Amino acid sequence: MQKRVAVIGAGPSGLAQLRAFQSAAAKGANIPEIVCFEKQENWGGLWNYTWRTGLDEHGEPVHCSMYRYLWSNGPKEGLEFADYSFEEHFGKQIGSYPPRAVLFDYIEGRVKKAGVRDWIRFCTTVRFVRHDPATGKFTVTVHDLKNDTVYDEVFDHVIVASGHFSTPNVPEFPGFSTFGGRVLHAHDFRDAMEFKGKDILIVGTSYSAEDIGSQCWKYGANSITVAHRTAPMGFNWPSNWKEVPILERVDETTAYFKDGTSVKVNAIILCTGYKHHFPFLPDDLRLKTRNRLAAADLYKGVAWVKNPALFYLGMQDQWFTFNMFDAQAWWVRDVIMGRIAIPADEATRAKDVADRVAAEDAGQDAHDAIHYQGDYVKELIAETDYPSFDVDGACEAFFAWKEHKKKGIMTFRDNAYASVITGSMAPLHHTPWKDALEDSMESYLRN
Ligand code: FAD
Ligand code: NA7
Repeated sequence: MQKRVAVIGAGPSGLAQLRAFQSAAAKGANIPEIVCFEKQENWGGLWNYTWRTGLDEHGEPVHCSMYRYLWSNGPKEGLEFADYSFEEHFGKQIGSYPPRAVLFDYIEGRVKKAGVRDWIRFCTTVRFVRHDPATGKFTVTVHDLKNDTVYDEVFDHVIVASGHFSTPNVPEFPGFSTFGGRVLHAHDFRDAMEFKGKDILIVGTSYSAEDIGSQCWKYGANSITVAHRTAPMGFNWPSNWKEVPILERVDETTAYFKDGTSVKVNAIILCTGYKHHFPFLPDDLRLKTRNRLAAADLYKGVAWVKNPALFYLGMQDQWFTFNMFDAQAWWVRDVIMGRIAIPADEATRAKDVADRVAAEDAGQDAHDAIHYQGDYVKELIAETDYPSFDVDGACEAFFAWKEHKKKGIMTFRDNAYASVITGSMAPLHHTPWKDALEDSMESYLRN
């Protein structure tokens, strides 16, 4: 009997899984039957942009957390697929910080070439997964949104690739219900033009805070104030940008901070992160973890310690993205195909997780964290036939990126790096990021 494998989600992680199996089939291997369930109408995950917020046309929570003018927040040289370079896709080398639409096109290019679209059931939400210890099988309950029918199918393995930057973490501060302007989470931020001429308060100090603030600045916000809970970001900000301690309360017009200062604002954007949220999983299968590099309860970062027939992809906090998802997907494929063995006893699997947590905790700074995740990628690809690539070179691109951010937070995207896959240098983009208001794919590729 051919094994059946369910993949939940057709974002970069789920697509990596499809490509991993297809590449084995292309080399003559007998692969399991793969069924990928994707609740959206198209693939690409977070990169599949929509103007919608809240609920979608079927009443499902909108998955997209990306915004209209998003450009890659790290160098593309850190995420390039080892089996499908940017040059192969675009027919030439391109700039190092592509806008969203360019990266979507790249993600899509590889899976179009692989011919795996037929493996995906679009507009199909996974509602529940049950494991039967007697048979060892999983029953997956899904909702076909277009036909409005619910049905069950049985699988030998389930791979959860549903992402973890979609369900917002939304704290409340006193006075929010009487504040006179808009309060929104980063998940619902779409078009920076909405905040042109406005005074904005941002809560949070991580990627979303930095990038959404920068977008608002680029598209003409009057001022940006960023409130921190732990520490300020400390970049050399433009003159109309300031960092303040944590927000204590707001009234109809004004935000008040812990140091006694206050500022009048028109809108408050909560850039307070996301939750790992799996409403379709029962307690015995559901991952509960903080957003960290060594995610809880996952052997080798992917196999569910308590039941290693279940896998999770991309659940770590991310320096590496697409190439790390590939490393995970190839490794999971090889476990399912019997090429790699997982330790039979749970204690050994749990020790692997504890060791990973300790190794992450021993790191001192971002530099160590980048090496830590790079070493993880190396560890996985060494065990499969994923094309090996210069992971240390990708780490170097991240270190250079960090330095460029320190030098100029509004100019770091004006730099270029060498591909670790083809060795060729990216061209400098024709327009500085801050002046490139028009960021369509056509415009970006004119280099
Ligand atoms: P996702 O992209 O989230 O895809 C998950 C998929 O699962 C979605 O298609 C969703 O519809 C589907 N799904 C969810 N639940 C169900 C269900 N119950 N049933 C069926 N389908 C379901 N990374 C970078 O490398 N560079 C960047 O510049 C960058 N910028 C980012 C900016 C923002 C604002 C955010 C939020 C993230 C950014 N990332 C960036 C990181 C991002 O996490 C990864 O690039 C990537 O999208 C993760 O892929 P994924 O497949 O794991 O998850
Ligand atoms: P992150 O990286 O998880 O960061 C969340 C931020 O929100 C972080 O600065 C937190 O502060 C802050 N936070 C969380 N809860 C609160 C409360 N209650 N009050 C104040 N501040 C809070 O999420 P991002 O959205 O920035 O990034 C996620 C991904 O999107 C990332 O991979 C990018 O590629 C894009 P802390 O430092 O913990 O005090």
